[in-house]
Amino acid sequence: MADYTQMWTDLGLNHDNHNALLDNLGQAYQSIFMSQENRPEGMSYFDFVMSEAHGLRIQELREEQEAGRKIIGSFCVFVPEEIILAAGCTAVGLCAGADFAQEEVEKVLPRNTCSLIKSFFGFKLGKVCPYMEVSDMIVGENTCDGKKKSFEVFKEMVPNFYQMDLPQTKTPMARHMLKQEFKSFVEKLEEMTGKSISVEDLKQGIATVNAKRKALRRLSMLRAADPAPISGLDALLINQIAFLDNPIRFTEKVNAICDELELLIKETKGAKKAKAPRVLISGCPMAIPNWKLPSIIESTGAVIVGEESCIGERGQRNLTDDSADNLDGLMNAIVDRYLKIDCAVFTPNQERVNHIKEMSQQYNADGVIHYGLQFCQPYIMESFSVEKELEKQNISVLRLETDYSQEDMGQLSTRVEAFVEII
Ligand code: BJ8
Repeated sequence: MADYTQMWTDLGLNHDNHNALLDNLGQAYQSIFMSQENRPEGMSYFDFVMSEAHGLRIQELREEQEAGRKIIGSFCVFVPEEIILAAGCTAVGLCAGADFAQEEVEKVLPRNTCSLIKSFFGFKLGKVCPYMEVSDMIVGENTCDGKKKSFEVFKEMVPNFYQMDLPQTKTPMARHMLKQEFKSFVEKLEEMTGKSISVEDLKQGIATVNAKRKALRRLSMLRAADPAPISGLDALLINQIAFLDNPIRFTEKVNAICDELELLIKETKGAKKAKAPRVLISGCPMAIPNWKLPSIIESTGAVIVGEESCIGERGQRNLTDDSADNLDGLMNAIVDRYLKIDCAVFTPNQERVNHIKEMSQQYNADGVIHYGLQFCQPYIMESFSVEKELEKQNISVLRLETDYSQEDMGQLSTRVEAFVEII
């Protein structure tokens, strides 16, 4: 990696903390990803992006800033990337998947807060996340209570914090509210950039994001093959990188690896053995570098064939209709698209269970592992009804609760191994 020390200093990162994080990340990446066999050649691009995630990519974002673009950081797939791109801005995901500065975090948040929330606080307090520091505006959303209330504290730490309210039902009133929120977001971006969003801008934003989602969908569908042409770890990594990389370049690279996977499928070559036990993961999002559970699952010889998750199919599967020829029509299409996201903060949320069943069939899963982060009420509460409904269809389910620590590795491995044996 080139020397980015000056850039990190300019961003206000804490060098000791940041070096410690990069060292840990590098080691984890080597042992989890680079030790895999039969990786598609196209993964070399994603390995490169990861190796430069705090270097070259941040440099690119700063160059975009110098050219006048604003960088918008967010924590949720409800923040519409179409609108951000239409405003001439760049979207980056800030969800964090590792514990950091926990002692500091627990001075401002209760201990029994989910790891994902504690993680982005830790990244901020430890000054280790260049994406957070490079962002011109950070958008927090009112989804679960944990995020909603923690943002009251978080916004004191970040300048240019913007709070987006979101509905928790899908009634006509909720739809109206979401549309008003998205309109306010448009106004905020227009105020920041000093430029109005035109119909053409919005159509272009939708086209770019739809192309990215189509490519990710194509990747998902290829995982239905047996043997699976790509490991679940690598597919998850690609989905994680979707939140960081330039969307146009990323789409090209995902389509390129899909071309390669199609050839591998024709030759019945797989990343894992044919007839390996096939697992679908469902539940909380797994942000970089949260690879703990997938690496445990795949180390048993099983293969993960899909993620019913926001960093996975829940976040990417629906496209935005771009047929309207006026701003209001396009905004309606965006609202309709986002209201299809079946996050557990919604009630009722039957769509999610239906989607899990559909994915199990589509990807020929032998069982579902429901992944809940400790203290995440929406997903853990929903895991009971998910289990009940899937078992009615004779789909085996293992409900797991974990966090970002390594302490429960042994216990998790034992439970996953036992589950993989019976499916
Ligand atoms: S649309 S899943 S990205 S809110 S794990 S912080 S829910 S206590 S992340 Fe999410 Fe948007 Fe929904 Fe998706 Fe709260 Fe649970 Fe923590 Fe969570």
